[in-house]
Amino acid sequence: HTTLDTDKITMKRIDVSKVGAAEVSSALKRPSQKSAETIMGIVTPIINDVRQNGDKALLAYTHKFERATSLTSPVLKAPFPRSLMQLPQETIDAIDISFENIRKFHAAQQDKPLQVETMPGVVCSRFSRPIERVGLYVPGGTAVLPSTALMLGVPAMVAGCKKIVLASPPRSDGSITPEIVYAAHKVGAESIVLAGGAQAVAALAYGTESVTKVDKILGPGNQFVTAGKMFVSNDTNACVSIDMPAGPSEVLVIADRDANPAFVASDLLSQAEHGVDSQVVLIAIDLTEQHLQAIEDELHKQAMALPRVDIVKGSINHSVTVLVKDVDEAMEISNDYAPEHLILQLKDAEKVVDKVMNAGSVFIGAWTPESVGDYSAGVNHSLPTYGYAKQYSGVNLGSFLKHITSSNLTAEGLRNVGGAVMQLAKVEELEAHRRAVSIRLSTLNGGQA
Ligand code: HSO
Ligand code: ZN
Repeated sequence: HTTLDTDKITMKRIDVSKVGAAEVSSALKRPSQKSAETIMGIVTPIINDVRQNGDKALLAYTHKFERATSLTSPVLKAPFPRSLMQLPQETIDAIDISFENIRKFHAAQQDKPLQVETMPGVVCSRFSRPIERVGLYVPGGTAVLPSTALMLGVPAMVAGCKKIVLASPPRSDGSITPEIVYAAHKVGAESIVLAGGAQAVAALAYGTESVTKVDKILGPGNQFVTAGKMFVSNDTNACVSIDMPAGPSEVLVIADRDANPAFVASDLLSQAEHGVDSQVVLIAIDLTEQHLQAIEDELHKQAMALPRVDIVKGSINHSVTVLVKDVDEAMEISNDYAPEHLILQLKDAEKVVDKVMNAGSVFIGAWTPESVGDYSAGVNHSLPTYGYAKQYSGVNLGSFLKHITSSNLTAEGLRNVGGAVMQLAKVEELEAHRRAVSIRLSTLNGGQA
């Protein structure tokens, strides 16, 4: 059967020189999400149930949603049996190489304790400590993502988190992908919670008879997982934090006349295949009609050959090519969009990095497809989506640490800074604060208050 022209997988085009700014930004709107109230209405009873009924409720949801009716325990404890990690040698090698690169890059992110003497005798310090217990959510769904187990687990391991708990929905036979078990083993996870969705998030946040309660929950997930994370991070009874809000995955590629059409198309498609709600954007700088056509032809040709072509069709459907005149115009749009992934297929790509203000992770030049960052280069792939790159960083070593500060004053230091403290305490009418200084200063001056 031949493909009709109307079947052509193609992105709509918008020319910045021909439309207003409002039209550009509306073309770049993220696909809208189900309303927060709708989702909260679904997840709230699930979370409360798991909180109250623990393992029993958790298992019941896994039986129901994952159809894993044979599962009798919601947790797999380390050490994980070898039989659950049987993998072809080339997969083990690939995981090992990626693990090592991610480890190196995140180990280098360790900051040294710092110390500043702000006034003579007034020493302020800052040092970091690992978050003790972390819960790492590894999504199931249309693709198994052991790479996400590495992206979350390796920095947790490097940070020195004492308890690393993975959670991932089991397959319908109750088992978990061996790649994920192997990754959990490599990062020293204490257990894997065999559950997904808001029920898994609730188990991590409150703990159950067999699930370890954690202090922070990280990792991507569908709208139920995200709503669950929002819910528990707002519940002071849980005392748990989360990494960042999450939406569907996205990529923005900026291409100039130097860009190879086949490379550009392949990058757009590698993001498009993640899910029908993924968004891909191409910003074309001063491209000829012929060059644009070449990219579109490649996109169609490569897409048709993909196993996940149906998902690709869905995401390409709400994706767009934006035509601009120069790099500055491209960067203005990109910074405003704040893409999760930014790919620079430009002649002087490296120089353009200075102009990047908002992005989760940047891929520089023709030889750097996003896939390398998704898996093996060493950078993290858990990144802010949906425009949150304006204020959030991707997962990094710091995501698994807290910074603690300390002050240490000598008598001289207290003499030097005490006056300012007492005056401000007076302004705020907090007399006990003022006296905590004055009582010490009088002791220094020989005893009288
Ligand atoms: N691009 C995805 C991460 C991923 N890709 C996992 C492949 N596996 C979101 O950043
Ligand atoms: Zn990816």
